[in-house]
Amino acid sequence: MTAFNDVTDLTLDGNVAVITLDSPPVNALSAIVRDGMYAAFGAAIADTSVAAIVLICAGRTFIAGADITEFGGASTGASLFDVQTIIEDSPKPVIAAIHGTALGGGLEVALCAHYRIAVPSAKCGLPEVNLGLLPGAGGTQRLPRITGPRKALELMTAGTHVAAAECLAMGLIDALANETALRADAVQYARKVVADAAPLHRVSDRAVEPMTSDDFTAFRQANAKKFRGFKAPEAIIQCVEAAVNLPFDEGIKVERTKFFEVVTSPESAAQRYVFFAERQVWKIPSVPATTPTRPIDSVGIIGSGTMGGGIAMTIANAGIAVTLIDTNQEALDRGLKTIRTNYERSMKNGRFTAEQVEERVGRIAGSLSMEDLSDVDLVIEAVYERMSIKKEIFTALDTICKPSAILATNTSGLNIDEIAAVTARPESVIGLHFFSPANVMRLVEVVRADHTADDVINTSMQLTKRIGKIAALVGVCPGFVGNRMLGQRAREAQALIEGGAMPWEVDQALYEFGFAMGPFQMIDLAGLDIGWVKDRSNGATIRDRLCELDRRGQKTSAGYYDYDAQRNASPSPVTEAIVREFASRSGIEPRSFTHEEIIERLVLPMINEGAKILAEGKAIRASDIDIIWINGYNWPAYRGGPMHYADTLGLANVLSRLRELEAEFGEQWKPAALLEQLVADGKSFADHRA
Ligand code: 3H9
Repeated sequence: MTAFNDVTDLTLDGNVAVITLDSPPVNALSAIVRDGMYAAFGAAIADTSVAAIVLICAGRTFIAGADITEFGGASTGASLFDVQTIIEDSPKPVIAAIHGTALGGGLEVALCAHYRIAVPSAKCGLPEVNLGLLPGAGGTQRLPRITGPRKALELMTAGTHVAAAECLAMGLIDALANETALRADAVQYARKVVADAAPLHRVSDRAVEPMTSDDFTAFRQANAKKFRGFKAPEAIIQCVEAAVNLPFDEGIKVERTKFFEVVTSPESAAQRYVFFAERQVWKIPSVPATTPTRPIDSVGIIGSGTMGGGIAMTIANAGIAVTLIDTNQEALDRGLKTIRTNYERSMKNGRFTAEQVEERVGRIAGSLSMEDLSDVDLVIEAVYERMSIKKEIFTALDTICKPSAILATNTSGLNIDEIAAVTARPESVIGLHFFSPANVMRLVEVVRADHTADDVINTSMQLTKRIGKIAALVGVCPGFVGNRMLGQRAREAQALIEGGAMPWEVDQALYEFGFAMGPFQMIDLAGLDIGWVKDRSNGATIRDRLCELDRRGQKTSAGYYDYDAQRNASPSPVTEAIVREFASRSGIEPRSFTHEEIIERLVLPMINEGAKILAEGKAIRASDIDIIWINGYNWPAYRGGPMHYADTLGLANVLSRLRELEAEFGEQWKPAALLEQLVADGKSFADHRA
């Protein structure tokens, strides 16, 4: 065996050289890996006893891509292009042997090999788009030469991980290996290539199927909504256009230019930040991963409404048995029927087969008796937000459930300590705050109460991962993290319209910022009358006035907006007149508001509240807050979340604007002490550690 450095070695298996990379955790293409590969391929090519070369990885995966941590730094060592060239130009056949995932730069290296073999469990993909990047090591030019440009566009703009069998069908790999014998099968494959004197296939030499400019336009149009605001998808499309229209070497030049554009963009910086934030969020300094967990094989859910039903589906999807409780048969039947309808809709969309639907529905048993929860491992209470009812339920659960059961509430903001206090086991009580619709939204705020035990926290975090969601651990405070910050935004949105801004101006500004909808569109959807009491309404707010006119949102075809029969919204002259009246009463001259002004008024108070949340220890780190906003409230990933956004604005700028707004509008704008401190120390939210 020859070791070229700490992560690369070469062994001879007869006349086949096997180059092994071993750079945990995911064999990313860091400088040392590139250097090792370059040296090892050079040696194998020079060694006259070698007839073929196998590239394989140790550990859990084949190369999972470029080393993301190296972007933005000075480049050292052999370049990725040097490595790819030495492989593709090798006079001896090179076989890439793939297990785990061959992703991004990893697949792009494999595409320079002359043959690819993979175990059945392997997956291949060019997921750079998720990092705001494009496949920048020839992927945009080579993939269309294998799959055709249309399929390549789909795969690269979605960042799909493709299973080995499908890779084989589309020609991305040449053979499947035995799951447990990749090395031996790859060596045998190499020997056969030599014995057959099989050609040295170079993907770059292949022709690309044609695709017309009309087809490209149609692809752009079909995906316009999905791509909105992101830079990378359009850059990928332009690279594929180059692949179709230009020779390979020219296409590569286009790819390099476009890669440089995206890798230096703030959008990609934000998306790479999110990649690491998504991995950080699971790490709880006071609850290490080694903390024990309680087994969860059965879950009881109380409340079969929208929330309870959505949670039941999510849990059943993960193969866990659910007992769904409601107080009357009619409500329960309705809840179970909605679950079935939702599953059948997914079946029509091709997400599940009929068999999978039956399997899932079969895992959810309805019951009218909480006594049926005596043996479940976890109960999630999802009834409406009234403390007295929650206390009643938890008092009952405390006597019904087995001692090891975890008792969770899905409250979106009530005091969980108060709920836990009615039980004799507050250490087993926790908040699992799902977001609506729970079977779709990825976020769960895991809410740690004063006495919640570490094993209960760890079990809840692991369960969240198991059901395919992302969890952020937060502390008890009104609204927890997400809704507490949303409250600040909602307050300022109201203040803006009371100051003469039109609701549609506010919504449009947020839409252009990257949200799917603005606060007034949201209220129209949910209903203006949530929390509005007719008898007590005295026209004190714009909302009161609209409700008094029976403008209660989409359901009455009128709210802040007017709606036609198809529920298309248009600005309402009635709302406009009320907004103007409120403004003139306060002596405010009519004027239009810039989008920048609106965004500042809505986002700065969220950032300020986020700083208070951090200082109070209600979130572990700023990036956890960003995860909450991206996954629970559709904050655009390419802006990295409110706290990252604040860092990009510069905290000193945020602070000085808050001070100015405080002088203009008063106390509610007072900058958080943590913000003052970070600015004084020259630090950012990303630097902050509790
Ligand atoms: C690219 O290739 C650009 C090229 O086209 C052009 C270049 C010129 N770099 O996810 P996990 C870390 S862009 C550095 O928890 P899993 C990760 O942070 C890249 N670090 O494991 C974590 O660290 P920690 C295109 C990386 O088993 C640890 O590895 N490739 C990288 O659930 C374990 O990760 C991609 O976008 C990396 N590339 O999933 C693939 N990848 O333990 C990105 C991971 O300290 N990676 N780490 O928290 C993934 O999708 C998943 O990590 C993978 C494993 C599926 C591989």
